[in-house]
Amino acid sequence: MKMTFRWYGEKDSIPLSYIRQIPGMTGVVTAVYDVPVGEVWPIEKIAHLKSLCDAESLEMEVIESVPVHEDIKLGRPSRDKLIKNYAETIRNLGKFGVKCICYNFMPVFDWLRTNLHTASPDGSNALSYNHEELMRLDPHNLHLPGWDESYTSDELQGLLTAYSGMTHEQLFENLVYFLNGIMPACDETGINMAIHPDDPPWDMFGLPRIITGMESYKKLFAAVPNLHNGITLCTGSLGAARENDLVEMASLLAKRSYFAHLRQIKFSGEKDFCECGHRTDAGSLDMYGIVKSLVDAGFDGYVRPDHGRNIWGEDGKPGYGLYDRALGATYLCGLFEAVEKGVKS
Ligand code: DNO
Repeated sequence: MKMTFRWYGEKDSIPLSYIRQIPGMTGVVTAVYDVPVGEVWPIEKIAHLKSLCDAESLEMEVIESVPVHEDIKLGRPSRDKLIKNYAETIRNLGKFGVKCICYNFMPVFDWLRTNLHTASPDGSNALSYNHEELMRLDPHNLHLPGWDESYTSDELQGLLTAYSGMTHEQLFENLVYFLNGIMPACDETGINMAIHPDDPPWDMFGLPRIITGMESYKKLFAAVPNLHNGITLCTGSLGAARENDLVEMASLLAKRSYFAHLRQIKFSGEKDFCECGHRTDAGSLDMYGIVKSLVDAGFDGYVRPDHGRNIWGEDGKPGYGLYDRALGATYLCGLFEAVEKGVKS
């Protein structure tokens, strides 16, 4: 296991020199943020990012994310050119020692929350999701916390129209088409693709979501057996669906999980939850059980603490402040050390 920390590049308020001081940290998970989705990431930009990491003795082996253009998800004719570009980006990243790329295949929206600052009695605050509140929102006039509001309302409108009527099956076929198009670049470079689950793992505003639980993964591996087709095990995303037993899934998916986001959530309703500290006793997911399953099943991927709370007066990027994620990282390192030593003894 290699412990990593997400870093939003030079615009991140957290300097690499601080990340380096977190015990157990081997590297950062980052991305090139200023190239439009669909274009090839130029060598110079990747080289620059890598040099910043090198200067702080941090590895840059995981990229999160190389975003997938909506035309690929929609299966539009332009997808072939866009898939070629994506493969070129993979090859470019391979030249700088990147081993794993995290991406998602959620139509239009990435992760969704309804509140970014839900107060906890201890004075900290964190992100939360209330299903009824979300259902009341108008997707055509959305100002939601969290997701990248890079679309104009006309673009958003156009996308929602383009997706109308798209079935889960069609979206899945478009994912398979995409993966088959990029697997040769993964074979050449040795890079593993790690699809992030849908967050939360159910359909949103009539848009299909297809990476939601164990059945999705069985289908995905059957359709694209190449071992470079792997996953990001995000416990907080998958864990929001009560039918997902994360301790069992961690065990079944360990070998194909090249990256793990180990995040805690606490249920506040059937489909409602608040994010919280990483410890098992802070929330609804058995973090010890998840780590034990991973280790016992031979997990050998990258891990990062996921969304943290705002604590100690910090007002960080939602989910991505320094302090609580650093606490999460040391807690997770402790769990891994204890479980790994237990296994060996
Ligand atoms: C949220 C993140 C996601 C993730 C993407 C991967 O905090 O986990 O935005 O980066 O879905 O493509």
